Amino acid sequence: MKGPRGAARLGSETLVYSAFVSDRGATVVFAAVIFFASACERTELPVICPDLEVGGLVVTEIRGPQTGADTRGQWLEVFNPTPRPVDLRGLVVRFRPLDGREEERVLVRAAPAVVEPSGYFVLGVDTRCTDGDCAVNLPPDVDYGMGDDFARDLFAEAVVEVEACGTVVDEITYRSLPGEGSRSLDGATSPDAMQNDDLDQLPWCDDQTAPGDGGPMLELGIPGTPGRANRVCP
Ligand SMILES: [Ca+2]
Ligand SMILES: [Ca+2]
Repeated sequence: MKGPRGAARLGSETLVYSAFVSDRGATVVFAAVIFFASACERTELPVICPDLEVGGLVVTEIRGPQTGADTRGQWLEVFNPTPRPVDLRGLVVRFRPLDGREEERVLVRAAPAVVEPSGYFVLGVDTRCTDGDCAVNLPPDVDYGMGDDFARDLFAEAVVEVEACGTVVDEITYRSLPGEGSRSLDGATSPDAMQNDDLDQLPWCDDQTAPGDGGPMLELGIPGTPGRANRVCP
């Protein structure tokens, strides 16, 4: 004779039981206790990444290795064209060299890394390693040093993809960078991820404007416009 069955949750354990009355009138209960040890329970970690659509960030400027004395460093500037602040934690930037070498993948991990509406954010090379020896130096104009993932000079030619939660929000290609100053999206136009794909074409130009007069010169090199609107191309 079959009796009641069921399961009961007892804290971190579950009791599964089956009861019936035997031919001899005794109630027989089969029970098994299944343990759900807390160590085996996994909590889903929230995935942190910027919720952006295609075009939700725009690469606006890039400054590569310089030929002369330089303390301003190498960096990539992105612009936020949306009407809201964007937390860049979880953003992925892929540098894919055109010569077939393996890509470098940068994950923005640190907080705060917020770029305001119509604001700019600068990711830069702060670490260089040669034969296991690494030198770390965050350039003065850089908001986020990429050294956890990227410890070398920027590639001479590359595709750069900016990826948010798996969506490529902007992509650019460059085949050379100026040895003085930066490659800069024309400041006369609104930054647009659909209009900036090829750095060899307009509306890109080199920004080789000398640093302004006034005050002591604390840094060496042609600065470009890191963290602010670009100059109008000649
Ligand atoms: Ca683009
Ligand atoms: Ca700029």
